[in-house]
Amino acid sequence: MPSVPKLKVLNVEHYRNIFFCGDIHGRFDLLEQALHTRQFDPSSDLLVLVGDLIDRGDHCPQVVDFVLEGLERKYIAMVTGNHDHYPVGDYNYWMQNDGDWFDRLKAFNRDEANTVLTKLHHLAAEPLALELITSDLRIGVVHGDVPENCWQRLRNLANDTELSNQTEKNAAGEPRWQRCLLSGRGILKAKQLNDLARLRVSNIDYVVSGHVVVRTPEYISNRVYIDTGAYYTHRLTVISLPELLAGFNAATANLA
Ligand SMILES: [Mn+2]
Repeated sequence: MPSVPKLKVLNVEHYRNIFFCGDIHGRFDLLEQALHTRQFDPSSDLLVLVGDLIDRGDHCPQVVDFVLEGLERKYIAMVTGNHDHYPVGDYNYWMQNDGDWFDRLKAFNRDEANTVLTKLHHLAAEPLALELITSDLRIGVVHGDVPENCWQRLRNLANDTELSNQTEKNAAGEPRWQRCLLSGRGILKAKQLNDLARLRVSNIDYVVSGHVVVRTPEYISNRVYIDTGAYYTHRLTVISLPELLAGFNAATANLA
């Protein structure tokens, strides 16, 4: 397997609007609706996905096609979530974890399923982390957690080719050191310990994540969680950068 960059640094200054989108999980209907409501313009805007594009929802192939085209035409940037790696992991594990839509597709049309699988392999090779550079901020994006809550630690890991190329994987298709990025639920542990300050990530201004379902975007320290459980709540969060920054400011004001 070719070596894949785990962290992608992207200058986003030239986009008119930047939107962040929570876990889609096959809900292409909600994605279309949200982009229409937000008047998303592919010729000038960027949509940033926090991962988990597939599984659970009924429209996974449409999501995959839309995202691949957006990546190609540079109006989408994404990080992978745990579900985006299942297609390159153990097949039974995937089927037991909401991949059954793929089994049904395979039974219905094997050729079509193989085409979709090839596309899913492309998506699984997208980065685990994004570092977006605006005129005055650096914003990190990961599906789960940041290793040791330190963005520099993540940079070091991502640049360690020996580590990056390790092929040892668990059943979910996740190389070991990537687990926390894909499946970390630090927010839950911090809540349990009543120690939310421990979520602050150093060496980066803000971090946007999915994976943990929240009722509305939840701002904690310099992190925000935007997965509002679209699959069953029917609410997919698509939030603009100015709205996110306003959310951080409001959260800070509440603490004071
Ligand atoms: Mn997830």
